[in-house]
Parts: sequence; structure tokens; C-alpha cells
Amino acid sequence: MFLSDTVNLVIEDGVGVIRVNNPPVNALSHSVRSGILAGLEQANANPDISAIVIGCDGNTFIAGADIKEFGQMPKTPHLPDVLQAIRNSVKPVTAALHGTVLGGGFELALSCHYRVAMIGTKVGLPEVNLGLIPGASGTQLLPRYVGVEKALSMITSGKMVSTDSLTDLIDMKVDDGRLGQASSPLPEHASLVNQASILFSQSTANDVFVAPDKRDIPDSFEENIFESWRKKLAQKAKGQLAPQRAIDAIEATTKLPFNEALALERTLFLACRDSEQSSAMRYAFFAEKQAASGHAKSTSSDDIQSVAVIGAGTMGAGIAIAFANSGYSVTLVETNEDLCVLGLERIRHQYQKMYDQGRVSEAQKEHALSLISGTSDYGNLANIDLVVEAAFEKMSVKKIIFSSLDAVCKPSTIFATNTSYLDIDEIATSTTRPEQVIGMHFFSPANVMKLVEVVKTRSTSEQAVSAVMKTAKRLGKVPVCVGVGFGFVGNRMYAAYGREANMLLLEGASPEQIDSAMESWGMAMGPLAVNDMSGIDIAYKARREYPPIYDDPAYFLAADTMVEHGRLGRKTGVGFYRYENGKKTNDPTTMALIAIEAERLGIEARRISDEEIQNRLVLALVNEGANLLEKGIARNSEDIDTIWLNGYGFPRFRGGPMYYAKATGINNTIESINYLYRETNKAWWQPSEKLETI
Ligand code: 3H9
Repeated sequence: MFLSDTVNLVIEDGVGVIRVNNPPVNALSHSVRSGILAGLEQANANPDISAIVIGCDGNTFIAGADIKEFGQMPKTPHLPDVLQAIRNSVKPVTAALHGTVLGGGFELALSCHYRVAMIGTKVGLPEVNLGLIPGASGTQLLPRYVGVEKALSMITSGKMVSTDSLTDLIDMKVDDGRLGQASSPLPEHASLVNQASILFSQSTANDVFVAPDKRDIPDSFEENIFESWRKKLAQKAKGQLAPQRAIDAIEATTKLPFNEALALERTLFLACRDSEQSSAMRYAFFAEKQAASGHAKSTSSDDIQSVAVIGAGTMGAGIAIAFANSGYSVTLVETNEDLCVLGLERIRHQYQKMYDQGRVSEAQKEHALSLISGTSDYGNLANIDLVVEAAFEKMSVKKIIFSSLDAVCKPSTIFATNTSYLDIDEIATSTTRPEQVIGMHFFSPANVMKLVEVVKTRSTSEQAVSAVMKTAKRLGKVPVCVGVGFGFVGNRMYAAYGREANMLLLEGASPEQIDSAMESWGMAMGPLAVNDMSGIDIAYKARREYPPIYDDPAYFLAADTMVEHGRLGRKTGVGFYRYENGKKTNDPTTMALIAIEAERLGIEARRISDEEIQNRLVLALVNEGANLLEKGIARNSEDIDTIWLNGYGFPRFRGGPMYYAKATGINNTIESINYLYRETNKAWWQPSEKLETI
């Protein structure tokens, strides 16, 4: 019997099965909410039904509220009312779980009287990732099943947890006997878990069952737990509202009657939903999806199975680990056997570190290591599907490598370079297959950082782009396709951001003021601390090897001064800061050295506000982002924002630089950039023509 476009009710052996079919993730759109409510009403009224099951078709149980509906006028029934109806049902309701049970979907499962789950099912309340808190009883019910501490951890991190470890939550586990063969649940899992739920419901239909809100909260938590979580998250989730509000809601459920605490949860949820932070984070969610889309569909014949990584330095080793972690067999290539052995040692050492930190199990470590082998003979690369070159950053070196690869690899091999700056069109001229040459720009550490810039040259085929995008996704990365240009998108914008930090140093702001202003604004790390970490000399050398983007005596003068005084950053124990025993301290010599250069250029030191620092650095990003759109190196603002959110620690609750510029008013942004151009007369502040339409 159809209850709505997406929900039907079937009676099987006295059990009313409410089945949701709303691809791709069975989100709780209006038709799903109204269908489930109608199903409950009909099942409760039908004397032939003694128990109710709620299950889903497709790859997953409900993955949450329909995020696309958030910006629209809310329609009844609201989710809290549907879940209240489940909790109040006079007949026991069992949730049949598989796939990823998230957000409102998990709240629905918590509101049922029983839960049957396919082994490997994951649950989570990821609302904080969207600037929200669970808004339909999640903060109230989860502590009743898993305790306050675990609920605080799950809700404030938004992370998914396997139901296999949540014994108090799941009443029955279903094993389909094919574990390990499929990485994600297949549609038939849904039928199997539904079937098990029917059997389970029949067997429990006559039991006395307790409504979830009547369960006691385990009282095994410290009295000051909420205060200590507030403090911890003020650091860890700096500047974010939702994790703090989630703690308020969980605390309420330990202190107030259920209905009062539930009402508070709703009020806090609505306040979060209507906040700027949540709009920005919802935008970021869809921007990332959009960045990954719009490329030709790759076919299974383009599937990459085998990979070679050229160069076993830090970057090459990280890339090899990223591939091995996702099950690819990797050939690590070095110029001689000794360097190969050294590279493999470096990788083994990395895995040992991950194991010591509890990030991989012994079995995972050994499996990944067994997938990586080394060679110094290009002849062994004939049948490799994808080569990622991470060798020395020099055009002549790259050209030799690519022409050698061209001579030995099968025609379908894709050649990717991890270069950060070099012209990939030029690299491609050293091969007879420029359409197969592409950039795959990983960020360090390559096995950790999510971002991969996939660089399409003038000649790269759409097929090569989609195969590489698909592979990067399989690595768990966030790939964004960009065009060729010095520094591509991320580093090109980072140069504008760093340039402005350097200008502020000349004008009298200290490294610690600049860094703390940006960190309190939400950046993961300040620009000068980052520069010290990566080595100030790297960009210095690049500025000397290639014509600088701007011919201006003040351009990166502060950084150049550091390098010329042997202050290269952490590796020399001193850069913008001083480092002793791994501890960073401020060093007055830094400003003294910079002041000499400023005086030479006639730049007067003045007091600079934190707000000016934040504005100038972010405006520098926005103007450069618009320049890249104008040149066609970046496809759209969503791509740029995805790059900054995943590669540069830009605060997700601000959406990304381009979103931020629009959200705070594009006219104000343009006016501020015009003002800086007039005041400074610096070429880099010339407003991009694209600003109005970013
Ligand atoms: C919530 O529940 C609030 C409640 O507490 C209170 C309410 C009162 N809505 O990621 P994929 C789309 S907040 C709409 O590529 P995967 C997605 O856009 C919500 N659409 O697949 C994409 O569409 P397209 C809490 C959604 O297998 C397609 O599904 N829930 C939603 O890699 C496939 O997505 C979340 O935050 C949605 N909720 O990963 C869950 N979710 O094909 C967010 C997905 O047109 N979602 N879509 O591009 C996820 O984490 C992943 O999508 C998931 C699947 C793990 C489910």
C-alpha cells in the first residue's frame, strides 16, 4: 500500500513493514516524513498487525534530514512529531538498519523500541559538520543508550561509529555471510535485514517494551564532565557554536524532565539552523559534492588497478602510503637500489608510527606494506595504469622522467605529476601522449591531507581527468579539477595571502600578532607559523628560479630577509619564531631585522588592529581567487572554497574565502579592495573584473 511517493506499507506475517525508497540516501524529505507517519497510524489501527518494522531500500537506511529542504519553508509533519509518534506507538517498532544511519535517520532509529542491524552498519550524528545539533531527540536519546561520555564524544565530533561496538544499542545483529567481500552494503542487504526484523518483531510482539524516552540515563559520569568538554571544544572546535550548544542539550537531558529538555534541544537546533555558521557549512557540503562532479563519467575500463610512484622522498612516500591504504598495489621507483631501500624503510617507519599511535592495526600495517615494492628499473613499469611522479622540482628532471616513462609504459598509462609550480603543458611535450599527462597535486603529508588538485592541461583528455578524479575519491581524498598556472589555485592564492602577511610585517605587525589574529578568526594555523614549518627557503628559491609574480621591492621582503640571515624556519631552529626543544617562542630579532628593511623602503611602523590583519589577508585571497576565475584556472567559486577548506585549514564555519566574500556582501568586498588599491597603489590590489560575479 502506497503511503506517499517514497514510502509504502506491506503486511508480512502480522508485521507492518514501512519501507522507505527515496534514493540516493533515503533522506527524510517531506514525502518520507508524511509517509512514515501515515504508516504508523495505519499499522497501529490495523488489528492484523501486531508489530511494526521501519526499513529502507537501496544502499543505506536513512542518512538524515534532507539538507536541500533546509533553506525552504518547513512543511508538516516535522521530524520531531514523526519520531514522537514512533515513541508513542502502542505496537513495538523495530528499525531495520544497514549502511550509514545518520542524523535524523539515527534519531529515528533511537526512537524505535528495538534495532536490528546488518553487521558493519555505521551510525552517527554528523549535524555539527553542518553547524547544527541533532534536532529531533538525538541529544536526548543517545545518552540513554550509550551513556553521557560516549554521547558527548559522538555528537560533538559528528563521527560515525560501527554498530558492532554499540552492544547496548543493537538488539540483534544480522550477518549476511559475505562480510569482507563488499566494502559497502548492497541493495539486497536491505531485504535481508528487513527479513530479520520481521522475525525479530514477531518474537517480541507480545513482550512488554519500554519507550526509549523512559529509559534511564546511566549515571556513570563525572560531575564536571560538561564543563571540561566545553573547555576542550573551545580549543578543538575553535569558534564553532554547534558543539557548545550540543553540550548544553546533552546536559539538559541529565537535569530536566524529558519533554522540557527535548523542547530546549529544539530551540537550540533552530537557532543553529538559522545561524550564518550553519549556512556556510551546508554550502561547504554541497560545494564539495559539486567540485567532484561535472566531469565525464569514467567507465570501469578506466579503472586504475596498479600505481607507480616516482621518487621516494617525503612526498613520494606519503603518496605511496595513501594508495596502499586504499588497497592499491604500489611500485616505488628510485634512481638506484640503495635509494629504493631507503624509501621503503621510510615508509615502514611511517607505518610503525601510525601503529604506535593506534591509527592502524598490526594486520592493516602489514597488509599495506605487502602492497608496496621498490624498483630502480623503468622496465618494470610497462603494465602500470597510473604513474605519479614526485621527483625533484626541476623541469629538466621531470622531462627526462616523463620521456623515459613514455618509452616503456603501455599506451593507456596515465602520467601524473605532483609538481606544485611547474608548467605541466611543458612537461607533457616530453611525451608522445600529452592527452595522458595530468597533474595530481597532493598536499603534505600526502597520506593525511584531503585535498588533491587534479590539473588539466591544454591537452589532457576528459577520460584521463575522470579516471584520476575517481581514483583520488577512492583514496578518500577531495579532488578538485584546476587549470595550469603558476601555483595552480591553492598555492597561487596562498602566495597572495602570504604576501599580505609579509606586507603587514613591514608595517609593524609582529608574527605572533598576525598568527594569533588569523587563528582567532578560525584558520587552523597562522601563516608565519606555517611558513616556518614548511621552510621559508622553499618559496624563496622558487621566487629566484621563476620570474616573481610581482616586481615590487616589498614583495616577500620579510621572508627573504629571514632566509638571507639563515633563518629558514623550524629546520634551522629559527625563522619568524625561535624553536628550542620543539617549543616555539617569539624572537625580538625577527622584528628588528624586518624593521631595518622597512626603513630602507621608507615604510613607517604603526599600530595595526587584528581586524585589519584579518580583512587584508582574506581580501587578498578573494581578489586572487577572482583573478583565477577570470583566467579560467579555477572553474567556479565552489571549487576554490573546496580547495581552501580541505588544503589550507580555512574555517568550515566561514564556508571558504569566496563564500565569505559573498556572505558578508560582495559590494563591501569590492569597495574594500578598491580602497586598498587606491591607498597602496600596489598592482596586486587591482580589483579583478570577476569580483562582481564570483
Ligand atoms: C539532520 O539530520 C538534522 C536532524 O538532526 C534534525 C532535523 C529536524 N540530504 O556523499 P555522496 C546526497 S542533518 C540530501 O556522494 P556517499 C548527496 O548530495 C543531516 N541529500 O555518497 C549526493 O547527491 P548527488 C545529517 C543528501 O556514498 C548523494 O546523496 N546527515 C544527503 O559517498 C550521494 O551522496 C548528514 O549530514 C542529505 N542528508 O556518502 C549526512 N546526504 O548524487 C550527509 C547525501 O546529487 N551525507 N545526499 O550529488 C553523507 O555524509 C554522505 O552523503 C553519505 C553517503 C555517508 C550518506
